[in-house]
Amino acid sequence: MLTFHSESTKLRRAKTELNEGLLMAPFECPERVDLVLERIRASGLGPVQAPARFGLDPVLAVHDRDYVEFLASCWEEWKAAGMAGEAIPNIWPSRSMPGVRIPEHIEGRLGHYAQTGETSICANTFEAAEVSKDIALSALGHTLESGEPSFGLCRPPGHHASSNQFGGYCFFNNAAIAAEQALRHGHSRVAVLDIDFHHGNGTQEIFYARDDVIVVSLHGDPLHCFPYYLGHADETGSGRGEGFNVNYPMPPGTDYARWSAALDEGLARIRQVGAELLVVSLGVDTFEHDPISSFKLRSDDYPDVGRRLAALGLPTVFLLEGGYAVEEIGINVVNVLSGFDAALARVE
Ligand code: Q9C
Ligand code: ZN
Repeated sequence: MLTFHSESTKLRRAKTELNEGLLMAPFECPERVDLVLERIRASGLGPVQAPARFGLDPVLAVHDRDYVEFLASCWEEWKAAGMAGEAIPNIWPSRSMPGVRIPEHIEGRLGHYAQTGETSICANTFEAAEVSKDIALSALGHTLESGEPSFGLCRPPGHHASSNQFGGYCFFNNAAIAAEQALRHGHSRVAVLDIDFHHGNGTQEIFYARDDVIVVSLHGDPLHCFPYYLGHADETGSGRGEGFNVNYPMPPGTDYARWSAALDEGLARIRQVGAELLVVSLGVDTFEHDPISSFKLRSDDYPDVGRRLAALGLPTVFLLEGGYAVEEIGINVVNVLSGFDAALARVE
């Protein structure tokens, strides 16, 4: 499988994440990319290629222009306002009396465009997000041209980013950008399958009222797990999108037997609606030793995930989402990808 990677994803190097009441070193760190890349090279998964550049038009196809402009200037504005640390939101609009005007001061604007408080904006966050979506679009381009699978080693991740808010370590929604681009390339229906531990709330929001992108997400039950407010099974889409958003919330402690049964159901639904291309939001924070998650998948389970995905028989683009701070992130990611490749080889 061809991998797309750029050292520029490591341009974002935040110092702080607000977690458990402390400002700590971020879980979503540049070293994640090195660990995955090392394993790709060591395992002989396939060649690694640099991404092409696509500009902001594909981003503006899923994100609001004012949100993108905010991300582009946030860090400079924050510094210009004399702030000492990284840009961390600390105020949100009231639910009962929502204001209608976007503030001018960067502190107010930051709250407006943030959905969560753990993710600091620092130098080069925008640049890294740009490269991350370029990696996603390059992977998509390769798969569209060749029919062959590809892997985008995206960082920062994307699936929590909605049309107009960042959060959960995500700024541009790489999977949504790729799915939208596949439609513009001529596909009539695309599937986004999100197997990160956390619910893909941003992806859900972006496509919620649409039937040209089916979004299927397996994740920790939002009653107990981040991002808490979305991801319930009764969120099934709206209007013509009814039935095209499928959530499988599962309790903390979920093991591979239960998880893979949900996966099979999700894959059956994707098959049933006639999707022509599969975008996989590939988080491996479902791993039993992930430091911020609570599923119990083991390294040996991941090749079977790849096999099950390959059985769909669709052109497939894998994009990295979560998976944290453990040596096994590389092993687990490559296990999914090589399991997929091995299953394809058997069919051919
Ligand atoms: N106590 C992704 O995996 N904090 N984002 C969770 C748990 C935020 C995860 C705190 C987790 C964001 C892409
Ligand atoms: Zn996650």
